[in-house]
Amino acid sequence: MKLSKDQIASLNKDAAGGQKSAYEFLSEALETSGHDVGDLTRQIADFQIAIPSWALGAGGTRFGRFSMPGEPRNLEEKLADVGLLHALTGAAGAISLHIPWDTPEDYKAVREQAEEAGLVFDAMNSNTFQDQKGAGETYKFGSLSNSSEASRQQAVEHNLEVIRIGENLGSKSLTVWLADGANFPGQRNFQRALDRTADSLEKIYAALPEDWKLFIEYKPYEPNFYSTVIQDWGTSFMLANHCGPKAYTLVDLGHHLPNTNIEQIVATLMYKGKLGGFHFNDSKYGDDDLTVGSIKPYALFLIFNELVYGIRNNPDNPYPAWMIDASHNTKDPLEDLIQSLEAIREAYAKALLVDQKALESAQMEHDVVRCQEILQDAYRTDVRPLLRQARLLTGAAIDPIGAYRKLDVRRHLTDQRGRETVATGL
Ligand code: PSV
Ligand code: MN
Ligand code: MN
Repeated sequence: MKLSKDQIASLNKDAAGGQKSAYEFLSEALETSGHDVGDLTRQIADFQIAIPSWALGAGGTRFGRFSMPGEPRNLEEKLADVGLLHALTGAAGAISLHIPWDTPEDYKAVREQAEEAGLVFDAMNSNTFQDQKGAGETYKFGSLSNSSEASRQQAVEHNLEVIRIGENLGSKSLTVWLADGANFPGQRNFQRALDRTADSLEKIYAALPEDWKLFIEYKPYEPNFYSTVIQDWGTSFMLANHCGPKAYTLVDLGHHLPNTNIEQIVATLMYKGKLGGFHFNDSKYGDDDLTVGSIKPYALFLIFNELVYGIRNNPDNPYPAWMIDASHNTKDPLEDLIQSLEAIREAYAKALLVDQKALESAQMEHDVVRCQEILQDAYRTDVRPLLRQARLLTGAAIDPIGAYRKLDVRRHLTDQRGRETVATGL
């Protein structure tokens, strides 16, 4: 199923009147306080977020999985779903693939399909956290950190294969996330496991094409519950430095222990030019992978405030690769992703409103109250008219979920693909 610009434009007509007056009202207030609203709207419209191929089917927990009628059954259908999301929101102009779940059969066809939908291939993700059918070695006790040289070798080769696949698609980065760790004290030697990991990453880094980046993701626990080999940003940062200038840390919002100050981690990494990638989701307890902005929207805004500051002030830090890393077993995944895209752009737009100059002088004067007022003034602004305007500008839907439902997209997908589908992936 594809959505045409005309279908969306005709739905937009109904909402255009309300949007026009809301946008004008907000614009006037923002212009009065010195903002260039046209520029703000364009920056929001330009903000693109990659959709991970594994988020398009209903996710599961280790206790069960409830499939969603009309789930994508293969890579072509996943691309089609991201195309729908992009047509509706104008915010999802990229897809991030997990290999081997999404290994293409026909590269040319896949590239053409993506191009037609306005999508690029963002970071490639390797998978050494599951044993694949017919694999000679097991990852039961680790991959890049395994004490078995044969397992390590297999994991390194898999990553090299993922780079090759990515090159054929025009991707420019590889994300490595390791499930490696231990469930029990004494199970493994921390120092040796880290040393082996550094050595394996070095081999992958050596095979990286000149214009590629390596993103090293960290996570404190799960699936291992006592220790994880790359447990935190410090370990990832150390390994990235060990590898070289094309290696960076990747921050996944769900990969922190409760109450961690993630915005400060972002600031520290950007200060050192080492924040390469970002996975958005939200959480109450751990790596819950809930819809972005559904639990802690103010924390997300504070994180974006540091991201915006870093993008402006840390020229050594590359523009980060943005991706949603969330999955659900209760919502329609496409509706859920629309909600996440909206929450990300909303936090970004609010961060763009922060009066950085005023904040700096309030900080210099130790005016703590004023500092808080400046941040919260931006946070409390209802920026949704700007987001809608950004969509209108790019031919996307003023109200993406409303359009999705009015156009009965899920029913069409179900008619095409059937009720009992199982998306490949998690
Ligand atoms: C691991 O929890 C993670 O965040 C990594 O990014 C994986 O690639 C993804 O989730 C899917 O398992
Ligand atoms: Mn992640
Ligand atoms: Mn995760």
